[in-house]
Amino acid sequence: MANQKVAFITGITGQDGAYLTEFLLKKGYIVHGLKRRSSMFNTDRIDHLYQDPHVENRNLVLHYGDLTDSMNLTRIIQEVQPDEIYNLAAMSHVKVSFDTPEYTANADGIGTLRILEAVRLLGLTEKTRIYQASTSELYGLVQAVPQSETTPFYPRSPYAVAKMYAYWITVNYREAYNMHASNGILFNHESPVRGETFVTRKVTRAMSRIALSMQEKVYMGNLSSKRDWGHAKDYIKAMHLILQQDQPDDYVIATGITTTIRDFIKMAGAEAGLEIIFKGEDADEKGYIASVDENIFCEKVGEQYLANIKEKIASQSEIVEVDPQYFRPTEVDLLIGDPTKSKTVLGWEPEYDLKGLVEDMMQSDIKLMQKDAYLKAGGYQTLNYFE
Ligand code: NDP
Ligand code: GDR
Repeated sequence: MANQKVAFITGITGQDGAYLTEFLLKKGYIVHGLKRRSSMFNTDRIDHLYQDPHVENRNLVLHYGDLTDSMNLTRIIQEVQPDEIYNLAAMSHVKVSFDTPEYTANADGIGTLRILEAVRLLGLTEKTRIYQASTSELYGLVQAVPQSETTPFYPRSPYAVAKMYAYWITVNYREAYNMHASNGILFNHESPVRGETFVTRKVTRAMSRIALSMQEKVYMGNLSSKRDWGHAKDYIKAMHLILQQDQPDDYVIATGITTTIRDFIKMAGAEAGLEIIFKGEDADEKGYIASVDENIFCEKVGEQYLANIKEKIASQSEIVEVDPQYFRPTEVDLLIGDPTKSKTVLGWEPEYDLKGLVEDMMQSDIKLMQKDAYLKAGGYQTLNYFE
């Protein structure tokens, strides 16, 4: 089709990149993605969309590259001539950014500049619209709630500071060069393909494994912080809507509801029929399983594991424990977004609420862990090259 739109997605192998790619392909786009060279395959999340490179007229094309490599980015953008760029690539883990601050600044901050500058130097400012993956982490230390497009920023991590540079350089290129460059200030969004070290997925994996007796307990960081969680499937639609507007602008994407980590753990447990009670509100807080709803547990997890859980309940086993190694040097205590602008201007409406999100994640993780347990029971452990 001659009038097919062309999108270039950095971070295509990540959570949002995968959902966005699927969404844009369904809309008839040709999608080009930036993937990093890795010593093992890193395309799990988009393998179902893969097209054989020997087939002509592919709709999905992957390019090796990195946000830290200007020439590589410039060459790809020149080749692809995209109508829309979604800059989703980033070192996106807040805690890890304290360990890798310089790299995070380079990839997340200067990486954004490299893309904007490539578009400008290639004379694509009229043609190419740019979406920058900005974040609620910009709000950091609470100045006011709910946080909206006009709430002052106070970043609290090397990640957030790098993203603050990216936010403002996007605004600056829009104003200086009249570019269609916009920020989506997205609050936390999760899904069954969320990275395993972010808190929600860590919890849904752990609850599934504990229910299936594959794991005894889970060690967590700060249980009191509050997050405004939505579903990635809803949030990538907002990214697309932002680039369909006549005028570039910045938008908060959020649900407007905030929840503690502690309550998220309780909700995830409940999806497996487990009631989790916390013993205290302090740093060495421990959570134990208080009871089991046998109907839910058997339906979702499987009858054969029920006796094990009952034994744990009888001994009041602790299944959650706080380990300070997961604390951050500076924490973001409270995030709650005001999505009024995105709802009124973009007409964005999320389909999932937090309960729907937790259900989706738990269903998927229970299934994954059941598969693992089944393989283990059959003597097929995880593939080990050195055995
Ligand atoms: P992920 O961590 O799941 O994905 C990050 C992607 O960036 C991966 O494809 C990763 O590649 C790629 N990447 C990392 N470093 C580089 C680099 N130097 N060069 C090229 N690619 C790189 O993040 P999400 O999908 O959750 O988030 C997408 C974007 O949105 C990120 O920028 C994140 O900071 C931001 N954001 C996320 C929110 C959320 O709640 N999910 C909220 C607000 C903003 P690889 O697969 O090889 O690691
Ligand atoms: P966040 O997400 O830092 O908000 O950044 P994360 O899920 O890592 O942490 C959320 C909150 O949970 C607390 N927490 C733990 N976090 C992790 N990862 N592991 C734990 O064991 C744990 N225990 C408690 C954290 O301290 C924090 O308060 C995410 C990323 O996707 C960013 O890229 C994005 O910009 C923001 O969301 C919006």
